[in-house]
Amino acid sequence: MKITALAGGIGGARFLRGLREHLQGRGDDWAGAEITVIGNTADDITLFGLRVCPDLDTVMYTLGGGIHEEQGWGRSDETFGVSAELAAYEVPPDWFTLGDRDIATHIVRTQMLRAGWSLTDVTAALCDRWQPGVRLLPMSDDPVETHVVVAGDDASREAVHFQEWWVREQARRPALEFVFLGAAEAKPTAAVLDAIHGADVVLLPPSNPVVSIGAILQVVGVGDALRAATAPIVGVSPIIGGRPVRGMADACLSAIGVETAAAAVAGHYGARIAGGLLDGWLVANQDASTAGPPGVVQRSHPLLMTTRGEAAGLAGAALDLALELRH
Ligand code: FO1
Repeated sequence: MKITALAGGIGGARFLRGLREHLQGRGDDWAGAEITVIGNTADDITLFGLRVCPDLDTVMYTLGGGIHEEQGWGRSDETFGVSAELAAYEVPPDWFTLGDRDIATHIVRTQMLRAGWSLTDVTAALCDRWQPGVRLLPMSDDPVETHVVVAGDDASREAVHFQEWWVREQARRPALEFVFLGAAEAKPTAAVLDAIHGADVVLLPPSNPVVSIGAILQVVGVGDALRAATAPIVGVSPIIGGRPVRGMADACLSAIGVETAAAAVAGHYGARIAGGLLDGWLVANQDASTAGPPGVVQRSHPLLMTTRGEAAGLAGAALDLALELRH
């Protein structure tokens, strides 16, 4: 059996680790299901000449056992010698911390890219070491970068790289618009399209619906492939009781005019029968009374993933809903 999931950063990675652990505990033939992850690469940034892929690395490290668990990004047992030396040379930026171990990943990735390897093949090579137990695919081998349009000082508009807005500014200046540079020219890889076409189940974890899942959907062809998929598509709300579980999904949703509410996010993804993506939608118990778009089967389940057991339980509930919806 094949499960395909679109994933962004921390929430997506924890959900996927939960899904892998849930499958190990199942007694049916889903226990051996293969998981393919289509990872967001629009957060990627080049720093000090190195290509950094935050969302791919968060999935790889989280499922491979190398993640800094509390942070949800970067490596465990990190040291920051290189970063300190760069600061001593006053070489910017100092607002995006790269640990020494993490830098090794970016060096390997950058030199392989420079040698002509595709990001898909580089990611597979890095995963050879980490053995995440899923197939991790970048959404495209072509560059896509999310830039955020904010209000400048004199009421002008200014675009900054997503990481600068997210990390350096902590979204202090409200996002007026998200621009996915390169998305119109980027192609989903054949592996991505096969993973969607061949899936028995497709899951949308509780990643940021605008800059993570949303960025993947910006790659021309991915949305159409999902809408045409024979697999049921089940999403998990990243919003509980009007607030994002983590991160700044609210700051992103307001920029695209979507209310920070589980039902509104479901409406944003749209119901499959109305040309959207969702067949099923998991919401938190406190949102059980709010209805998503007609045609989407909604179930409520605790959405917090503070423990690995909770993440496995949530992933199991999402899979069970998908199995209920399989024709
Ligand atoms: N997030 C921060 O808030 N501060 C950082 O200094 C930072 C560094 C960093 C380095 C590598 C990496 O893979 C991720 C990093 N992140 C950092 C997180 C990153 O901004 C987010 O995980 C994603 O881009 C959002 O999904």
